[in-house]
Amino acid sequence: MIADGDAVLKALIWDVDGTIAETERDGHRVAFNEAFADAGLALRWDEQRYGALLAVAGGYERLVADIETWPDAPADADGRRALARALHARKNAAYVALVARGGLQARPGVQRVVQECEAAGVRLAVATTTGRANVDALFPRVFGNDWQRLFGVCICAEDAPSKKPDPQVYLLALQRLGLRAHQALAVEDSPNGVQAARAAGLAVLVTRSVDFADADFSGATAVMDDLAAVDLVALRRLHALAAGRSGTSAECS
Ligand code: XBP
Ligand code: MG
Repeated sequence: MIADGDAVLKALIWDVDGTIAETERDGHRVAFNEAFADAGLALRWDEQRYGALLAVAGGYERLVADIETWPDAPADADGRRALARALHARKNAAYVALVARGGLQARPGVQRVVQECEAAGVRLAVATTTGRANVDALFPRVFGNDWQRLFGVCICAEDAPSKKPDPQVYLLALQRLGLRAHQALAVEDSPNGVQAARAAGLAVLVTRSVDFADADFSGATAVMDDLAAVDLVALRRLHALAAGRSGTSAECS
């Protein structure tokens, strides 16, 4: 039983890829293609193909799954994993370089909502499937050099190797925050992310990214195009709404 005062919104837990910026289509996908070119491979992932591949969370895991289908892939599993590791490392280097040259911008409303939370004492955390180096590259560009003070908890792939839809990353974020699930709200863009957050007991606000524009987000507390029209009052209302029910979703625009 949740006591009234206990259900106050204490933290916002942010997904990264697709939620903070369109990092999948405009960042990781582009960087994967650079890695393929650098390695002398003819393969390129177009937006449609990459969108389909996002069903597999984790860039390395995504590569392993796709390599299985390559006609000229190494015959043995060890060889395929080694190839995936090498390409993934190249991709991450290309991603960091792309971010450093200003290739990605925050999605509408993200920076303002973060500032509002900071001003109101609503804590901020990160729960992402991507690696720490990618967050270390993106966050100073989006939130400034002070970002680690703003986001007191930052859980990445290295901390939570069981990737979304596994709830590990969200459970760890809650543990580090010292909060229970009903005291926080997750912000997500993918079905795997929503499943992970829900399995951790969290209410979820979805901001649809380009890759999941038509996805089924049943289970989310609310589904929006972006955060342009969202303020802290609206977030608190959504959180309170979720505390009063479970499992239903509202479509907003
Ligand atoms: C989305 C992912 C990540 C990125 C690529 O993470 O599934 O794997 O696509 O990053 P999020 P890596 O939870 O932030 O939406 O190559 O580092 O895995
Ligand atoms: Mg995401």
